[in-house]
Amino acid sequence: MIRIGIIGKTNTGKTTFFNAATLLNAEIANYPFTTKAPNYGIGYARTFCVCREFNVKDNPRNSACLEGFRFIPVEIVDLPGLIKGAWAGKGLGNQFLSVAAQADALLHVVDVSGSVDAEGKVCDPGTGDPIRDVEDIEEELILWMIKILEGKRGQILRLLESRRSRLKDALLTAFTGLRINEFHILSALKATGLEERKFQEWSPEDLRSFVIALRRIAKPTVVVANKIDLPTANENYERLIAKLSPIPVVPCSAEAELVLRRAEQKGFVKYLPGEEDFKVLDSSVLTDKQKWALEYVQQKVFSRWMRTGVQFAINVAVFKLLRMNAVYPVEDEKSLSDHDGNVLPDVFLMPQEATVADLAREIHSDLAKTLLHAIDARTGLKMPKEYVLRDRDVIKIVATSRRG
Ligand SMILES: Nc1nc2c(ncn2[C@@H]2O[C@H](COP(=O)(O)OP(=O)(O)OP(=O)(O)O)[C@@H](O)[C@H]2O)c(=O)[nH]1
Ligand SMILES: [Mg+2]
Repeated sequence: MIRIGIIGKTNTGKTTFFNAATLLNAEIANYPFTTKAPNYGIGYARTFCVCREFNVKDNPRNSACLEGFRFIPVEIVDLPGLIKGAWAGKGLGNQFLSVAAQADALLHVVDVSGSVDAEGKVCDPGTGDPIRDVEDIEEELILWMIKILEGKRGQILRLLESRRSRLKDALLTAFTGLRINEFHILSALKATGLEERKFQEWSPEDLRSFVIALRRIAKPTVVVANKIDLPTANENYERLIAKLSPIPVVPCSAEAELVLRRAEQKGFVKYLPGEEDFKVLDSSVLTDKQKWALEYVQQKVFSRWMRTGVQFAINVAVFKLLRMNAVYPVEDEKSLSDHDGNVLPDVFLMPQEATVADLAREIHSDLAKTLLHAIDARTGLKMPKEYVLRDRDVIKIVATSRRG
């Protein structure tokens, strides 16, 4: 499953975002370092389901379909706030950074209202500097990755000298366990022009620029400009976009999303995560405080920004940065069902270049071994194992024997 890590300074709203996205109840508070160990939960990427196009009523098993939108599970990890010096181990920093680095993509939550000071304490709104906060955390990640690479220098050199490994493979060994693959390493080497340079001759600047490229490529990041509902947020938001471009910056009010999802659970409002509006169902059952909260969300978030940004940030990470395609395997291409008659039961997020064989492997290793070909449910055409999957493909996998 795709894993998304939430990083950022303390008190920026990481756990609020996490709770809203996963609707769990991890501890939220306005004092620094509330979260002391990582929280793991399941959130969802949202996409148009194929059910409407095929005009069928589906029975999803590994996902959910709500009003024609498929919600596909992704793992979300909420981390304790990072501090300066984390890369050197300060505040359990190493441990948290390594958990962050096990993600496929990162959401970097920043307090765009500037109501948190450099130490993470609540301060007068507008006095904190979100740009500096983003840069500080970035630098921690980079220094930590440089430290890892430096630590493996001897090992890499031995591998290269023995001619047992090529540069990309030797570099790969430095980052095992961090979801960094050959493609990431190659792309970073290419981006920095270091592919032809001997590792022995890399200067500290070369090493740093390689790590910066690798961090960008292997851990694509959405900056979540949180607390957008506060009055001091707007100006900082504009500055952030200008400064961080082309990194996507998503305006967000995690608090607003949490209010809405909780209200939805209680049946007070009709709201589908990611929608651009919500509806109060019966205001007569609401307390004054609840009414005020929903009114606040409407005024400060939806009227201005159209959405809370929580679902949008996850979607940008999954579909824009990781460029995932949603693919629906079925066992019968006519009824679009599995052997129990569940229509469009499953959907898998598959990377851009993934083939039918990759999908088979994702479903079951046995299926990959006995795979013959696939059938495209839309056209009825036979597809070879090497067929590169596309977004919204509905695919029957044909194998010699059925898995039991
Ligand atoms: N106005 C506003 N406040 C928010 C928003 N999101 C979070 N907060 C508040 O910010 C404070 C910190 O929220 P947390 O979610 O605990 O922050 P965190 O980043 O997890 O903090 P640590 O775990 O201590 O690193 C709380 O008082 C939240 O209610 C938001 O969108 N708008
Ligand atoms: Mg927290």
